[in-house]
Amino acid sequence: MAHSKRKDYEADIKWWDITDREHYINRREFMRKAGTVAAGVGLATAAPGFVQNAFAQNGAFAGLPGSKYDTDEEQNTLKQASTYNNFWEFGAGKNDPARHAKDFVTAPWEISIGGLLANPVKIDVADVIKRYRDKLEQRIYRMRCVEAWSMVIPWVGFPLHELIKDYQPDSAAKYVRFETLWDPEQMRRAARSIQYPYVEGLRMDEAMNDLTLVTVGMYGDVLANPNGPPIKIVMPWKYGFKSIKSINKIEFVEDEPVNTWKKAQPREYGFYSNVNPERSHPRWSQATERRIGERGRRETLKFNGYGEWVASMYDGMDLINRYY
Ligand SMILES: Nc1nc2c(c(=O)[nH]1)N[C@H]1C(S)=C(S)[C@@H](COP(=O)(O)O)O[C@H]1N2
Ligand SMILES: [Mo]
Repeated sequence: MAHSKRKDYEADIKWWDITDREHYINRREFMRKAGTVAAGVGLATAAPGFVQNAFAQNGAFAGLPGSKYDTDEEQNTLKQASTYNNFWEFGAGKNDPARHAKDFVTAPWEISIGGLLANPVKIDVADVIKRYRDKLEQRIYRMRCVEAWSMVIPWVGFPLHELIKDYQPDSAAKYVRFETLWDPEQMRRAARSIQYPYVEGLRMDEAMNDLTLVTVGMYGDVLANPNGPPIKIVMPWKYGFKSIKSINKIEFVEDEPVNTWKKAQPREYGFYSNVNPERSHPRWSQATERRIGERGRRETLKFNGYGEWVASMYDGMDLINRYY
């Protein structure tokens, strides 16, 4: 797959160059109405069925370089990726996030980075993006949900290890723990069968793996509301539920975090949750999957096909009976 070159990326003023994202969007709207924005760079108009992210701007992250991890399998469409979702804070139905996250307010958005490190901080996502903009790339990853469906999605982000290197956790930190915003006011439709805030975690070597992506965009734009804006973590070799959305807390910790789905159903969902066709879910096989938009089923690949980069992290571990 050819790696696209950075083009015109530096030229345009983006929302993260301006302190207040909402103010920026309003300013664009104003300029659009005033007719001063050239054709093609105004706010996206909603096509039927297309989820209009309140903050969508055509190509916020267009023209980024690709990566050596990119799959050349056919990509799912933005419409598919933003109308068939699990984001239980907005309801348990696949179309619920598209319907109920329309007005999700994701700016300003502060993340706290703390736990076992010398200098805990609170930082707005706009400043995170500014800080790591030279590290941003597009990553076209397979995404395999534990429910045995999958998609191919072009994400935009930077490796988590860049951030970990900068914030220098203590050597006592063995895991990273993530939390999603929990705002009952905005999330009135939240499914009741799990606890909030949604929690996930990674062992430190998994967090440092180059595939682990701090994700701020998709399809060359910001994350659509159903996909967990303004910032999420994506690990393509793990079941989708590990890829926690709309993060507002990152903590370096000593003990293995208790992740939401393990807490809810420990027999069915574990901490590691690596894609593994050899370990059936107690209620269904994981040997095959349904690619959204395709007929028939595909074979599921161990580690979702990313084994060459991740398998060695689990040498000697029983991934079927113990560390699932
Ligand atoms: N906070 C939060 N994160 C979440 C979920 C959720 O319900 N809440 N669902 C998970 C599941 S089960 C999947 S498959 C992926 C889906 O990500 P996508 O909608 O961006 O494809 O998000 C994961 N992250
Ligand atoms: Mo999932």
